[in-house]
Amino acid sequence: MLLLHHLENSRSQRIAWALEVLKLEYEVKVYQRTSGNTAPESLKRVHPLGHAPVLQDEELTIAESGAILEFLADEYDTSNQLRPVDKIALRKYRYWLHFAEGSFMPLLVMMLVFRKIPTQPMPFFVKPIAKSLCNKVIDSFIMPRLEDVLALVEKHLQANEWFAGEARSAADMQMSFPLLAMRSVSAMDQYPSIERWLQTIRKDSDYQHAVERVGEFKAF
Ligand SMILES: N[C@@H](CCC(=O)N[C@@H](CS)C(=O)NCC(=O)O)C(=O)O
Repeated sequence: MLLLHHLENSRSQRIAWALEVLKLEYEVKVYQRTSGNTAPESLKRVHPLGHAPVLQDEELTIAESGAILEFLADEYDTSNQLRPVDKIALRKYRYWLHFAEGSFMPLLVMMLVFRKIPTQPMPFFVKPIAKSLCNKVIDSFIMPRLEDVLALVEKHLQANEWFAGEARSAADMQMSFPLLAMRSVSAMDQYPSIERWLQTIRKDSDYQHAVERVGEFKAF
């Protein structure tokens, strides 16, 4: 039996979506976040980094959402629903599968950290300085890069219904988390194709079943 180690409100929903697409039976072990919003220590007993998602398949323990999706494609995707075979679609799939964690998520995590710093306990006279410095980093470094990322995604989704082209693939699963996270912190009116794609995935019955199992991503 497959076991998905799921941290509440996290990237693990990508894997639940893929497991639903493949109609596999799986169990979910849910971990609550700590008061500091981190994963609990108990997740380190599953994988040394203590991050989610982690998938266990009998004696195998697999971490990294992209690697887990590729593992599912290798082992269980008999009808190529996660990974396309067409050469052009495969190229697009690979690019977006890596883009999500390689180019998009680091900026989002950076934004989360710099937004959080001024809310931490500190002497009252330091707070305005911390706030001003953090806003400067967000406005001058993080946001312009995130805008480039969103413009690139928007352009791609203008020309492609799904990330790999004509059909849903694990690239959509991988990109769903940063786009839902982005949507939770900022209006996306200027990105109508991203909005269209977000509406499409919410109507996807496998996505809906995954949400029933692990909950929908709420907000950063
Ligand atoms: N690149 C990894 C990132 C894993 C990761 O950072 N997961 C977050 C959940 S969204 C986590 O476990 N955070 C808790 C923590 O850092 O303590 C992946 O795609 O699986």
